[in-house]
Amino acid sequence: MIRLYDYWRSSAAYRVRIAMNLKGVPYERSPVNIAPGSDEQKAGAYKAVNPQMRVPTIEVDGRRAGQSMAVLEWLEETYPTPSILPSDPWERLQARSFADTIACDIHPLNNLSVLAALRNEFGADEAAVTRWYHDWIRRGFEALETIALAQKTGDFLFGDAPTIAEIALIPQIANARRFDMDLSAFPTLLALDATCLKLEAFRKASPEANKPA
Ligand SMILES: N[C@@H](CCC(=O)N[C@@H](CS)C(=O)NCC(=O)O)C(=O)O
Repeated sequence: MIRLYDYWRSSAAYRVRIAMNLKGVPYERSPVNIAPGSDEQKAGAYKAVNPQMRVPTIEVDGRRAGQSMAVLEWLEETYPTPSILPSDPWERLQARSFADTIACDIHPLNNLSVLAALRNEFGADEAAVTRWYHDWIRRGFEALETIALAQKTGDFLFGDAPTIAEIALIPQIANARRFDMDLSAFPTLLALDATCLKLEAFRKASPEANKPA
């Protein structure tokens, strides 16, 4: 059984939950409360699990690894069916490129510890933090909207099944909504979101479905 150390609101953990659900891989959650004030990710017990003090981490047969995109690749290699990558190598590149725009160029700049540094070390007020947050999503989403419009070949970006592109996109849209961002300039991304959220694998992985009682 795979153990997933996660937090209900973490979009990086949301990616891993979606992929496990799509592939029908059973897992047990060990929630880590990373909310400011709780900061369980920084406590010794979790630091021993993941020295980077971030979620998600997976634990399999006593071995542990973090980094959601690397975990998605491991899941794909270990449980190849159903695949979360297109079959054509060029489309695989495109799907990874789409996902990395989010995982490498948007999400890291809006992480909890970055926002805390803006507030505590650079004197940013909440309006400035929100402006920062929206701005990095807008820059990435403007590019992704153009790419998605040209790329979308069916209900999803690569035909009739979601790939790592949607697995990265839907949690990032959830983050944008959480920070009250106007997403009306990104109709193709919103259409993908609506399509994915019809699937149980996405709905069961969502923050709302994993919120502590
Ligand atoms: N690149 C990492 C990012 C992990 C990450 O930043 N997780 C956030 C939650 S979405 C976190 O644990 N933040 C805790 C902190 O910043 O202290 C991944 O994809 O797994």
